[in-house]
Amino acid sequence: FTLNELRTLKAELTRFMMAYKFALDEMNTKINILKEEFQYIHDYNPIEHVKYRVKTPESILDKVYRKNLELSLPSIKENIKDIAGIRITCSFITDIYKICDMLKGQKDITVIESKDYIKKPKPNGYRSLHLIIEIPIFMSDREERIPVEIQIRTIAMDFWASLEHKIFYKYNKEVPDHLLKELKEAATSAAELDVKMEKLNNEMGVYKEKGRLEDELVLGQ
Ligand code: 0O2
Repeated sequence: FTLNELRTLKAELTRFMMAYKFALDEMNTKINILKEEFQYIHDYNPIEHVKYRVKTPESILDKVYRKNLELSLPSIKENIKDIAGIRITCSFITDIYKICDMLKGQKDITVIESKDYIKKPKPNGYRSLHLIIEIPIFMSDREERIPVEIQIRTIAMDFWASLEHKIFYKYNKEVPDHLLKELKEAATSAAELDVKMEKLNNEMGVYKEKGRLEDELVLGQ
């Protein structure tokens, strides 16, 4: 490469990566609006926490080689849809589907792909709801539609997935059978916990609603 070619390449790459960062900024605003408005209307917040990340250039290159893709920016944009990633953690499974529907309902969001690993967990026990969406980004001289991967999960699903990820890398992807079996059992326990916590929360909701109605009746007398 000549110095000029290198300069051009660096500028192109920086601009390419910036678009993904802007997409996350847009999504951050959307998610904050949903959170605030939902809190105001329903008096609770369905989102526990949100993490945003742009894939590192090393990790993008890894995927290019792993998937045997052409090493060019158009090919990367076409084939790697998780350069911008968001992980939303909720307390309850119903919240996951509420968030998903609220996002899907927005006019400028196009859903490219949706994978429900909650209804159909992966064989290892992994559960999460995955969406690949596209949103428009308006820049100084152009509009671009940028893909964003959104993973929505409960705290229990997230706890399981982060430990599984650590174990997978610790054993360099060759996890001993007994650990795989225990991970699968832990995934089942996490799924049971999700159901139990939601049931408790619903019961508390009924109790709160009953108390509110009783108060109203007393005040009304
Ligand atoms: P990272 O570092 O988290 O980004 P893809 O490889 O994305 O083109 P795939 O496998 O069909 O295609 O995508 P899928 O199933 O939607 O999974 C993508 C992401 O979900 C992964 O990204 C993980 O973050 C997460 N994930 C999927 N399966 C598992 C699992 O079994 N365990 C854990 N802990 N996480 C999982 P990356 O790119 O693998 O990694």
